[in-house]
Amino acid sequence: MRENQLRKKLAAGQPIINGWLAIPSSYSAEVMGHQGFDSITVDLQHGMIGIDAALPMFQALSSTPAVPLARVPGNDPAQIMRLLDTGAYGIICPMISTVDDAACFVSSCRYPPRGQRSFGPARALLYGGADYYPGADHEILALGMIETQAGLDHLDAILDIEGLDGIYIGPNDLALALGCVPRSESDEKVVIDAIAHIRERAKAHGKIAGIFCSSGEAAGRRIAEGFQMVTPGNEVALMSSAAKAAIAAARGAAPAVSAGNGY
Ligand code: 3PY
Ligand code: MG
Repeated sequence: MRENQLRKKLAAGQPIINGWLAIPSSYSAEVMGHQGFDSITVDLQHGMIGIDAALPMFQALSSTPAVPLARVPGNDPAQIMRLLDTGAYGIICPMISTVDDAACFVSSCRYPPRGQRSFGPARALLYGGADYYPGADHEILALGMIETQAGLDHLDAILDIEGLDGIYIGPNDLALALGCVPRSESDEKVVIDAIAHIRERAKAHGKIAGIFCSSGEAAGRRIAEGFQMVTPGNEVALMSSAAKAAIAAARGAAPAVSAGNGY
């Protein structure tokens, strides 16, 4: 089975720079996949992407070195299994708030006896190889998003779940949960402290600590703090800020402040 390069890089202590796709386009996916990201996440939660659009995006990513991941719309076993069958080599699952959430999520990503994943790897066989089973349980990454108060409250128990490879922080939802304005880079102490706490607990459990970021600079700072997986905004934000900068340069004006960084 094709090895998951993310596992190799993480084992070698290399940070994962993850791209993020919200536009339902195989061409965008292909372009992004060729830019040097270690992985690319197709976002079916807040991206404008359904399963029918995701399939050609995964096919396009196959022609690039980026490891294909999916963020699912929710903790729904049927959706998770379908995206794995499409060839996703890892799942990022939103709103993991309890031990049961985490156990159900991990179980959806693993074949029996470890989990409840139904057998029918369809396109995953084409991407992963004819020997996809039984290697899939090892190669597929399961990352649970910590972005609720309950997720914070149950953090250690969630991190204890066998088969959960790591956590991925949604800073916008986390800020909202803590009574603050949703932002990828909050300057509220309560959010800053919560993010540091989640990162430290993930490290203490020997699990991957990932986070969504507002820019490449912000992502670099997160790596320096000890995060192993960072997403420097989504492709909509990258496209928007590049367009604004080009227009400002053409007008001889100061670059406009970016309208947003994605989520
Ligand atoms: C959040 O910031 O809440 C996210 O889910 C980012 O992907
Ligand atoms: Mg979120």
